[in-house]
Amino acid sequence: MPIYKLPDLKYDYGQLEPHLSARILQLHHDKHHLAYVNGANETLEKLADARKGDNFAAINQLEKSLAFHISGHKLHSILWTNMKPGGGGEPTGEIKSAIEADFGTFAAFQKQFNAASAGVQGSGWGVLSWEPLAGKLIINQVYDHQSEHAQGGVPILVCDVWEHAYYLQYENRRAEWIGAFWNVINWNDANRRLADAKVGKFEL
Ligand code: MN3
Repeated sequence: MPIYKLPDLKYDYGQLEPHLSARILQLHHDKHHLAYVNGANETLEKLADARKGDNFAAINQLEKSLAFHISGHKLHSILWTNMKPGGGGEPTGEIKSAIEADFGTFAAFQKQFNAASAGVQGSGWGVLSWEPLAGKLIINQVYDHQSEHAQGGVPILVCDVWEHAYYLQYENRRAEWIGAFWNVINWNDANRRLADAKVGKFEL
């Protein structure tokens, strides 16, 4: 039995339009995300084979693949629930107070998140994370799916800035995609993730 599974979207492909096109969402979920799920499961099998055969010649490649695919699966699963039709607006509840406590104002947070996401060189993510050691929210600029992530941090709100996330609709205008992302954010989901993270619970 595969360990990792592709979660269903909780809305139809076209329901995030005009902010995110149905075609992008369909390809992104059905093809790109599926590839990370399959890659994670296959890499675990290859590692089991390596142990069985006592052959670790490919260990560096396999360990990189494991981190890449598991992280890709988690970040995409979070992204789908971080968005909803008719979302956006300003945060409410616990996430609002936490953002204001740790970034000063929502506007300051939004500027930092936009800058971090837009500034990723190549493929990656802007990620708002719960940093459990400090008990604070921080923003990470994650490269690929796994690099430059502060260990132990729990993603709360994530924006995919790989070209596959926006290019069919926004072409090279990444900042426009990030701007559109604010219109579909599901702040209830961010609140749920923050509450879970504070008690050490992690669910997709
Ligand atoms: Mn992606």
